[in-house]
Amino acid sequence: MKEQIEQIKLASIEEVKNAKEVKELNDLKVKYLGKKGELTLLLRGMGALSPEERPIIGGLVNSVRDELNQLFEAKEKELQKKELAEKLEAEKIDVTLPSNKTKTGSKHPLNRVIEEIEDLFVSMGYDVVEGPELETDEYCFERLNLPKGHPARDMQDSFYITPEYLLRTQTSAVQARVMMANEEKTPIRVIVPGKTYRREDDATHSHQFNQVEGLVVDKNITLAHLKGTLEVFMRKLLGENTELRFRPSYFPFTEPSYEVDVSCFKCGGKGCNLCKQTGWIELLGAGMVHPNVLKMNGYDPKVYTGFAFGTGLDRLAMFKYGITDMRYLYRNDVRFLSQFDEMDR
Ligand code: 2NM
Repeated sequence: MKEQIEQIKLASIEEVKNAKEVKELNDLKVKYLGKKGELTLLLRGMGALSPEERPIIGGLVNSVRDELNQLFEAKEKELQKKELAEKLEAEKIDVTLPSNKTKTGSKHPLNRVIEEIEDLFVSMGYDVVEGPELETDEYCFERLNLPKGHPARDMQDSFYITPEYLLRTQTSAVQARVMMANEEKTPIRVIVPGKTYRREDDATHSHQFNQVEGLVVDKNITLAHLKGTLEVFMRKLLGENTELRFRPSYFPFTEPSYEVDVSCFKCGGKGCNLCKQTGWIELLGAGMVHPNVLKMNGYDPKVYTGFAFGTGLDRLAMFKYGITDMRYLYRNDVRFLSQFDEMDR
């Protein structure tokens, strides 16, 4: 019996030593110390021993069991430690690795230009105002010094819905609304971005386009304020070296009126294919608000003066980003749009 015990002891120690994982160790525990384990069975068989042998064998089995228990405990700790180390190694994350690029949309070039303009004018104390795209004849024409039968109404063919309602041909209708809505007749500084509509459709004209117009009304506003404002505007958008040129023109809602050219930002004014060898690119219309417009919208032209300007955002976006065909702006081709991803990073 002693030999049997000794054999079990040696065999179990060897097996415990060689155990490679906690699960294997648990199986060994059952094999030797479990209810039907080899040592347990030995203890049960002690009934057959003589009373003298019993305490000796019993003591021996117990000491082997204690020894084995200690061994199991130590080995279990060792294996747990090893398994944890392996798990940590396997699940290691290098937080310094660059992350996977998430695919997101990108801001449309038109919105980029609009937001840049809005930021600039808000920084100068302007409000950004929007208004309806379906306008009344009253606000689109009458209140802008274009009475019925005025030849300038033919300057742009409009989309009439009824004799009274039409799609706005310019955002100036909103400025008339701003002047009318201001009951205290206090000074005004607004820009109005938005969609406008005209009955034309060819390679260089779309029936729908985007404009931004500005309006300032206050006491003692002069042409100098207009020139300074447009200079800041164009230099911020197109570069600090941009020069402006005012050419006399005609708009029914301003007097005097101007078409404003900027020095070609491609050639710097030397002449190239973009500016058709002139060195200049026409970008804006502007002028001092016509006294009739002030009067018709409740401002006394003897007290107040104002300036206004307008420009097409589509052309501006094309120049700024070197877009060669206006139709790209409205096609939403991902190959075109995704080129603007990089600008957000
Ligand atoms: C332009 C050119 C010149 C303009 C005029 C007004 C208002 F409401 F004051 F009469 N708003 N915008 C204006 C003047 C617009 O766009 C080419």
